[in-house]
Amino acid sequence: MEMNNWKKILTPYTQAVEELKIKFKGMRNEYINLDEYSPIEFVTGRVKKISSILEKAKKKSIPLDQVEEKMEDIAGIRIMCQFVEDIYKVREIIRSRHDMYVVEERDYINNLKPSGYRSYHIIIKYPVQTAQGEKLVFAEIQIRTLAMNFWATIEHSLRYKYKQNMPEHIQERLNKAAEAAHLLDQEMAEIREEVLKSQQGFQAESNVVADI
Ligand code: 0O2
Repeated sequence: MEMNNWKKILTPYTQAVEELKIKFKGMRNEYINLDEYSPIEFVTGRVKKISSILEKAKKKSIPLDQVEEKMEDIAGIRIMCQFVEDIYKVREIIRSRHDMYVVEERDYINNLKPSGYRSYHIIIKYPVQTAQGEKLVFAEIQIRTLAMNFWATIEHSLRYKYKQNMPEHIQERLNKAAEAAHLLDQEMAEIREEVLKSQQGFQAESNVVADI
């Protein structure tokens, strides 16, 4: 396919990524401005590189003239959360919106990948207003904790280095590291729970004092 054709195909995906980043960052700002806790810590996004599109199309036997209908992650948004619980809050927010349509969900938190990868993926259809009219494009939203992101970012770059030939002992250590990240998430959730409980206790006590 010619470079100009790729540019034409990828333009609405770039638009979708920019709009979605603004929307999710805006949501975080809303919480912060109200002095409330935000389930969104930070947001990133990218349009898949042409070389990655070609590689994936080959791997999944997708004809190049069908990538728009068949490849769901050309537009990718990543939402990072402090706690696992926040991931499900963000999922509910996405499900309830009217400006994007959920078409599939992949729960790699409860069904982790053999690599040790954990994240919650939501595939949406997102309407982009182009000069030629509305175009519905696929986008993949990956929602993960900071610990999941820490692991996935490093594992992704190592995997890229080794291509298909990740040595088994490295894979084993990465699996152990994924477990450590999972334990960290569990520990943080328990700490949060305890802090919330003691805050509620403190609140109840000060109410009693106020009543006296
Ligand atoms: P990029 O452009 O480098 O981000 P599959 O063939 O199963 O990997 P599928 O079924 O098309 O992919 O989609 P899925 O399962 O939703 O996941 C695709 C994306 O999830 C990947 O994009 C990664 O961003 C992330 N991901 C999935 N598995 C792993 C993993 O084991 N480790 C890490 N670090 N990330 C993973 P790509 O393909 O890497 O594209």
